[in-house]
Amino acid sequence: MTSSLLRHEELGLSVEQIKGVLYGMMLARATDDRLWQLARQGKAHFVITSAGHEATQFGCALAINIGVDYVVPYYRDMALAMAMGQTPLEMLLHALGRQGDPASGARQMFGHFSSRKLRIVSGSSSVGSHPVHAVGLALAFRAKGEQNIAAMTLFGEGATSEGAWHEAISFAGIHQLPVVFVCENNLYAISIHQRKEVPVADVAIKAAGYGMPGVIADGNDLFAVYEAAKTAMDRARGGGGPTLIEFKTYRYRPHSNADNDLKYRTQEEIDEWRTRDPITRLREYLVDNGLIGEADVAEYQERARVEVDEATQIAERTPMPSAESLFDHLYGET
Ligand SMILES: Cc1ncc(C[n+]2csc(CCOP(=O)(O)OP(=O)(O)O)c2C)c(N)n1
Ligand SMILES: [Mg+2]
Repeated sequence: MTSSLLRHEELGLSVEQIKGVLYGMMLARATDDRLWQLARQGKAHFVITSAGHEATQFGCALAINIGVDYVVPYYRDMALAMAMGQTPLEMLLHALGRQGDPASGARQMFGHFSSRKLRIVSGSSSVGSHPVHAVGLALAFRAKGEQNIAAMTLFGEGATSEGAWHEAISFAGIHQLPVVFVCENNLYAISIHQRKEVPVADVAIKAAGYGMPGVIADGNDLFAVYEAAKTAMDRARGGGGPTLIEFKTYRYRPHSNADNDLKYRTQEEIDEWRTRDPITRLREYLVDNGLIGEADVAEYQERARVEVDEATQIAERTPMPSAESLFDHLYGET
């Protein structure tokens, strides 16, 4: 039976919500663009891109009960942190190492997104180790008898070959904990193609070995992501146990500003994935269904540019932490 409902209606999302997501994705991309300019100017010493992963990250954010569920992301998840409520200014303070950086008070390299209020837990730089923290949180929910709460952790496909990742997901499967494992499969672990970092074609099939369902979805399709993430988070919150979801996506920029991606992948491959840009797809969905006009899209683009320009000016004027604050937040005497 075919449904006459539009895709967002089937999923219970409002037009306002998905228009907000389109703007948010455009703002995240504009922030990403700015980070790379600042790196080229020598102002940001290290940046990591989320460009290309926006549908995966915004779709997951829609499935999170923000401020209740805990999220343990990785360095690729700037768009996720923004989808959950962090701003371009917060990202720029983080990237430029300025006072007020919410991630680490300007102590950590870029990519350690963190917010006590939003329940975003700072990730570890050691690839594949932070899912252990998410599983620990899920175990704590169980031990404390907390209901209707889940943890989500996100990582790349390369991380799924790390020992700590295996220990985390294995423990979650044994104890059927309320945690959702999200793999953002972008085909590469820096310069290493998936063929040489993962022994199977689909990360999701690993789930069978850990006693949980494995789900594959198009990571460049906001609605496919939301559907898979919502189902898994609802299941976890309702006591149904963990899920491993694999979103197939692609990063458009090099791994970091310290990487030359054309040494290990072709421009043709990048261009081919660009035809499936997650932002273009959502924009076309809204325009084609008469939910938004091209003029609105142009206005969003301009608003995002202004917001990022203003944030850049403020961030550049903000001082670095004082020398006296060097020992703040450390153990021991102050
Ligand atoms: C244990 C460990 N090994 C290697 C590195 C260096 N490193 C940082 S990111 C990365 C690639 C990880 O790839 P993937 O998990 O696919 O995530 P992606 O960056 O593609 O999103 C590597 C090898 C590290 N930080 N930690
Ligand atoms: Mg990868």
